[in-house]
Amino acid sequence: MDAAQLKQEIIEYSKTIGIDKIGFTTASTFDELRNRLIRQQELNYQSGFEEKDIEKRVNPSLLMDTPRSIIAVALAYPSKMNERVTSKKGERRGIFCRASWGEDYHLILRDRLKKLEAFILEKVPDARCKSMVDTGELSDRAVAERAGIGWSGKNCSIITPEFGSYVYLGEMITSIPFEPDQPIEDQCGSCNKCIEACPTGALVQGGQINAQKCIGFLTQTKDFIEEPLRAKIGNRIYGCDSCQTSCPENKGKNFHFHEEMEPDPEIVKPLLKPILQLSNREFKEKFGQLAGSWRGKKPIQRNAIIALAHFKDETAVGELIEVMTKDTRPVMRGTAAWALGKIGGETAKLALEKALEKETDEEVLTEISHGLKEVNLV
Ligand code: B12
Ligand code: SF4
Ligand code: SF4
Repeated sequence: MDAAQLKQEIIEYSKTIGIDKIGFTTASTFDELRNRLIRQQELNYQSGFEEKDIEKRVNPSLLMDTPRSIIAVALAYPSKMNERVTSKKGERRGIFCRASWGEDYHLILRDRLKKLEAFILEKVPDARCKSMVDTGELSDRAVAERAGIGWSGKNCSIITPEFGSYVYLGEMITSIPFEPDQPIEDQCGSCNKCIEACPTGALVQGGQINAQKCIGFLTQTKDFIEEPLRAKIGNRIYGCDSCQTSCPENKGKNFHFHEEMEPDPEIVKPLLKPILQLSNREFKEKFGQLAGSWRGKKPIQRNAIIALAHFKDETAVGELIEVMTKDTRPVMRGTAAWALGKIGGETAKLALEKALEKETDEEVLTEISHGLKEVNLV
């Protein structure tokens, strides 16, 4: 079978297995990306979650012997929930970003790519295929851009004309020389809405991010978050969507093609206070299926504390005092002390004063002192 016919068959088959967009590109090196990655590294603008070996990121022949093409796939995810939470007045909730709604997308895309791989191997038994989603060496966005899935927006996201930027990306390197597709022209024009909407100024210019300042990154860290950035996090428990919700290209884009991606509002918009008390088992049971649980319980609990401070939730003072005085993790104790300072009140003040006498960890002591200064201001 010739590659042109197989390409057509793959496109047709992809539609039947829940792949929403597919594109083809060569397996040549990503030279522009190489320079960009070096620059990002020099500026310390990377998150640290990226593959460290830049050459592996830009040269597919280091990942497979004589690769001839890359197939890029995109799956659209919902931007609005079909169901709403039933909240009582005064109950405060956090929010997981849209890319963490429903079942972990890595599993969903891997399933689709596995099916695609089986289809190709049935047609060409000696073909070689290597698939990856997010955690692979390649830049999923650079591959998608070159394969014509979408353009690379000023918010850094790949924006498809059909589904906006609410798409997950994955790819398969193959030994088959498919005809490449053409990239899509950049359609951002003079728009700057995403840059203006970014709460932390992480988008330093169109298409360039300082990941260290991105809330998407901060919510995934495990340590103390720098004080001035905490207030910007608001009630985000995992990830951030501001540079996507502000994008006009996403207006009206809300696709519910994949049942597995349907969010349970009680899980992705969870009550904050119960998060503070979760055991490891309870955390796994409630949040374990989400992509946003990959860093474990600690960042989610820390972010829940930050969110309670954001709401100045006086009903949480008791729980926060528990955390400040009993939690074994300094990050939790210190962040709780900071939150008590933000919320204020006599009970918070007394608890902070007591904690100042008993606490021994230096960082936590600093947070308690700051908390006390704040509480006197509230
Ligand atoms: C590390 C990482 C992060 C980091 C850093 C993000 C970043 N922008 O670099 C953090 C934790 C902050 C993050 C956040 C998010 N992420 Co993320 N992340 C990744 C990961 C693992 C690597 C990204 C990377 O290498 N970045 C380095 C930069 C330099 O390269 P790049 O963005 O990949 O490639 C582009 C640039 O290099 C640019 N470029 C190259 N040369 C030049 C030259 C010039 C002059 C310019 C202007 C641009 C430019 O073009 C490339 C193509 O667009 C990828 C998965 C993967 N393996 O690729 C997911 C991935 C990018 N993330 C994804 C998502 C969904 C998100 C969030 C929306 C999640 C959320 N809601 O919080 C946010 C969005 C933040 C943002 N505005 O980018 C999706 C993006 C889907 C899409 N439609 O684009 C990916 C592809 C995962 C997936 N498989 O679906 N992420
Ligand atoms: S995800 Fe949020 S913090 Fe990160 S660049 Fe986009 S708007 Fe800024
Ligand atoms: S908000 Fe405007 S500039 Fe930013 S990605 Fe969307 S279209 Fe491009």
